Amino acid sequence: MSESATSFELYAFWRTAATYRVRVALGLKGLQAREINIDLDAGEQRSEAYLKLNPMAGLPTLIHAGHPPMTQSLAILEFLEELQPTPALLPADLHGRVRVRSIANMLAADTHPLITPRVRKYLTSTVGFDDAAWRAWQQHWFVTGLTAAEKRLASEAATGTFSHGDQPGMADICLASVVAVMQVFKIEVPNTPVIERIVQHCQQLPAFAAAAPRLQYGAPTP
Ligand SMILES: N[C@@H](CCC(=O)N[C@@H](CS)C(=O)NCC(=O)O)C(=O)O
Repeated sequence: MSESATSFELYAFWRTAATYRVRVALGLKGLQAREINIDLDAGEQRSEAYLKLNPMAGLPTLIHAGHPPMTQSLAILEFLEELQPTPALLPADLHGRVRVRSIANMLAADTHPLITPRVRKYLTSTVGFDDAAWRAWQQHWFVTGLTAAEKRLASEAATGTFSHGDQPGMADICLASVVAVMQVFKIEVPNTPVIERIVQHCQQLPAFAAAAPRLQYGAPTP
């Protein structure tokens, strides 16, 4: 195994969508990471030690061979793509790449961050949301993001077995990450048949299957 394949440390928690994205990308590229658990339920992301790695108090953080910590899942996916270009997470053509990055951002930048623990903490402790209001908030933003992604995937010619053609890539990783976290939080997935089909294809691939939240360290036993 090459040096690059053995020298990753991933700060992770079992159910996080952003960590899922990095786990899948590492898996697709045949790379492995030693995981360090940061318990979001215990607030460990706000510990002084972790804030030195990731001042946004978010997971994941990835450290490669002693280099400075890397944060932001999409930036990490781009890093892994450059480190090890095959199998590619982005298409070969410029216009294909912007399409995939755009769909990925709809989910990872415009949808998922709205339901993170820090947002929940603020809405419940400062704004006064109760559990029902929080669930309605989660449902609203997930449905908004997935419905918009479905419209694109159903209407754009570049959609194939996966979001872009017939190879899994960055957009699929982001789609599957959002669906995975909705399942964890038991949030009903809206009627989005193209997304459902794509995510089913993803889940048949070992890298996606191995990243399933329920299989990770710290996941509750059923
Ligand atoms: N945009 C960031 C999001 C990071 C993020 O918010 N991660 C969540 C878990 S999926 C987290 O650790 N949240 C901690 C908190 O909100 O307190 C990324 O894609 O890496």
